[in-house]
Amino acid sequence: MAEVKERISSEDAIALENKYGAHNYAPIKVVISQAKGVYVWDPEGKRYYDFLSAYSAVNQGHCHPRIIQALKEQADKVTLTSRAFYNHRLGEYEKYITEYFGYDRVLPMNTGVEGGETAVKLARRWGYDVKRIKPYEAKILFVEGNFWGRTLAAISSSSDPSSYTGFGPFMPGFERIPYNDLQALEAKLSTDPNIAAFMFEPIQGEAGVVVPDEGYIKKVRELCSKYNVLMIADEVQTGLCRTGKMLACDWENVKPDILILGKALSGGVMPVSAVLASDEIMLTIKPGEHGSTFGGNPLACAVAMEALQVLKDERLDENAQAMGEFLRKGLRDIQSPLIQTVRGKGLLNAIVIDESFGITANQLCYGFKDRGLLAKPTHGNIIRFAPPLVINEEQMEECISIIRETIIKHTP
Ligand code: IF1
Repeated sequence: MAEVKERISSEDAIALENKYGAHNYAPIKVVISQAKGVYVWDPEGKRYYDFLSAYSAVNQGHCHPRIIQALKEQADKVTLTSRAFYNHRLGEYEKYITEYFGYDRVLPMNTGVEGGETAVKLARRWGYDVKRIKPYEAKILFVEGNFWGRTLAAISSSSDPSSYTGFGPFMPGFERIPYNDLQALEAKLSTDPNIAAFMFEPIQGEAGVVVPDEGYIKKVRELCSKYNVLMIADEVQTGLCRTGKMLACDWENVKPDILILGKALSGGVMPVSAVLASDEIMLTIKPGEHGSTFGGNPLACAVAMEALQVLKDERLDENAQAMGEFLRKGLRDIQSPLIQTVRGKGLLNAIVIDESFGITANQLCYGFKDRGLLAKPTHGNIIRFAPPLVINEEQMEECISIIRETIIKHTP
């Protein structure tokens, strides 16, 4: 794709955000004004590999032609009807996505965190109506290091002080146990009959790409079934081929009771999330008891169907798995004490930087940027590597070279 120079400079764009925007982010100092596939461009025409993929929302690659085409075609017809009326795409989409993932029903929302909120409401309602928990005594069990968004409910379950500090009072009825700890899970589930659901990420994203022990997900499934507790999998970040399978739960052939999807469900084109569940769970919520102005809008339905079909047609699960292995091998071959750990699954990866040599993860990210690759540190010394899943071997080879050169150059 030809580089397109924009009228606004990077410097001016950054200055405007600094002056007029809330300061709730501290971005890497790069402005993106165009994108295609695995690449993004700044207004001056410099090209970069995108190693964040908008936090795993552009798994299908930026501006995928088929998804953009679906967007344009639907945008010319009707974009929003509200759920006060039926629309001609929603039923078609509901059939498509439930068959795709093997669930009875779907509840469409917009952002990932709305999906999480919906799952928690469903679990509480199921807890009262089906499990017969006494009114308003239902609990939802979470894990340390969880991340499912920024709403008051989401931060009420958080163990990260930068998420919740100064935003209380918090939502009652939430409890936490350590992640990847089956004993702690069984200890809770076996002693507390008021637990309606256990909600977790099959690989923790925000926590720094924390991969649980093999067998964890399967055992979570067994324990939830044994104690009549709903298993809620937040696959907003891990789902849709990111980890090398359609869902991260597929690695252990596990079907959660409630599945939450978001991000790449639209290929990064617009906010689209979904909550999938059985009749028994989903039908506990009756007309008027939950919803959203935009949830299930025909534009989102058209985009999501195309985004899901692209994942299958382009076998992005297989490519993510192969390219992930290639990337981790390349990273492990880098001879530098700065790299403490390389971990991940598929194309959801992270390296942990040993900052005791005086080089920070942030400095390395600016080094990557100078050489044409964008990544962002999290929790100080962890750098996530999560390119779009359409990346090919030649491109990945170039990315590994960029990372290797930068790290070697900074190694004392
Ligand atoms: C931010 C990380 C990614 C998520 C899981 C639900 C949501 C998310 C597993 C909510 C959102 C984001 C949001 C973004 C940072 C981010 C993130 F750094 F925290 F870990 F993806 F890498 N469940 N993840 O990861 O989805 O409501 O945002 O659509 O700055 O908050 P949302």
